[in-house]
Amino acid sequence: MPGMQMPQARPSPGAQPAASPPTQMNMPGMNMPVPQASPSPGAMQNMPGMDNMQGMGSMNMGPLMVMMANDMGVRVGSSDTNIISMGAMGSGTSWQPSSGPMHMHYKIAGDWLLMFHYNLIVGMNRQGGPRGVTKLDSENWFMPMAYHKLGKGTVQLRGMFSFEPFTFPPGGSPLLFQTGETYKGQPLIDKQHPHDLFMELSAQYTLPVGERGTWFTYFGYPGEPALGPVAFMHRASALENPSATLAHHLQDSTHISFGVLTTGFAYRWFKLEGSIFNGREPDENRYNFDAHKWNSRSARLWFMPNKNWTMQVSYGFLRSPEAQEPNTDIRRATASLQYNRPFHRGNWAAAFVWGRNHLSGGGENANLNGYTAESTINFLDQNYFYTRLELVDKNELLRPSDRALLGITQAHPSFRISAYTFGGVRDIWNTDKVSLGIGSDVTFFSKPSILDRVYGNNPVGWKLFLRIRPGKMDMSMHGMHGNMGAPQKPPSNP
Ligand SMILES: [Cu+2]
Repeated sequence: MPGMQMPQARPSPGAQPAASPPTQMNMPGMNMPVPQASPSPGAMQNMPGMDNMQGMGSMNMGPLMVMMANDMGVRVGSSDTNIISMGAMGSGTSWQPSSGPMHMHYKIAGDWLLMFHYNLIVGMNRQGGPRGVTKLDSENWFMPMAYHKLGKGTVQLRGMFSFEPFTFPPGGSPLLFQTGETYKGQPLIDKQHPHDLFMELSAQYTLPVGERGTWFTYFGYPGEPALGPVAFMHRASALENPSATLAHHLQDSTHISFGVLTTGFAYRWFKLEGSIFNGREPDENRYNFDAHKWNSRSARLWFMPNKNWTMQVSYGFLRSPEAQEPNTDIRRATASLQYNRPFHRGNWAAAFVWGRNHLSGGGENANLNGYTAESTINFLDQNYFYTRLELVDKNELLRPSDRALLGITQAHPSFRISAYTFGGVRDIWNTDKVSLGIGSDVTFFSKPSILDRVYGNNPVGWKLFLRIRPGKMDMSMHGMHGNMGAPQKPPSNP
């Protein structure tokens, strides 16, 4: 966690928690006495990325939530050894480094643990070149979550909503070289489609299995199957970047699937999971619930060796994902690596993602690859620099008239596009509750020269935006490991 200090001396396994527990903990909006009885020193040891926490002292906060030196966890059932790290929760059932920043509100209401995340971006979006336009638009999502003990396990309910169907220009948000999904029956080109009003409505049930294992089942309508990396809008490495990845439809586009059932098993640092789901992309009507057969499937393996790293490999078979080409199936392979390193008054998050679609059917076979490298650095609390570098194969960039113009007879000519984004954000107003930032970025593209006639020689994208989200949780908990009396982090308000 940002601001976190690792203990000077690593306690030996089985060491007792700090002999004199502090009387207060330093959580925003919370000032509560530490329970007199410390939990067993073994608590947290099963938390992925938490192996060094043993004996560092953790704290029960009601029946569900547990706080450790630098993370929060949700207890699985009544277990002391099976804890779900909140920092590690990505989209769907994905994992990201548990040491990453958390921007959310939470509340304990009776036997329920409630959380709320959101991200709202409003800005000017200018895409250059002959195909470019300039628009005002807003990317946004809102995500309430709730946890409750049920039987021997813990149930998680989650909703995710986006108002992009109302806040994007017709068809989508301008983004050069972006493709995927449709508008008025035509494939979208140079536009990022809006996300559905209902992006996720899901329930997950997790049961402890022995001391260190958990078994879980997740149902979403809509929801996210076990395929691909953490969806881009949830990745710590992309939190400041308002744009979608150009490789979205080669990597994480299944994050909104209307009908998903996933089950899996986690043991220490590993998680293996499989899904059956409806692989058809969301239709143009962004406020309804789509219904198609659940005849797609996927499997994913996670590895989280410590609190700073996660990686996954996954494979999925998507039956007829595109309404426009119902006879085409996709076999998607992905691999990703995420890293986060907290440091004094900031953190560095990075990700590398590869995804490949193998298209088959309709008399065509093709392989499309997408590579994405992202990095976001937060320093001196209020400042962020980010970058995203992509290399993506695109085969839907040309309309029939474009192909005629360029003398291309192939129906789906594929072009390798590169995109290089550099941007920055500065928080201009921060409280424990809310953070308002102003940011800007620029994206350069490169492409085969045959596309110069439709895209111009050097098209550039440019954005200027305001970003509102919950304040960053201060997880430093100075009191929890002998740092009582250490100077408090300076307030982050300017
Ligand atoms: Cu999406």
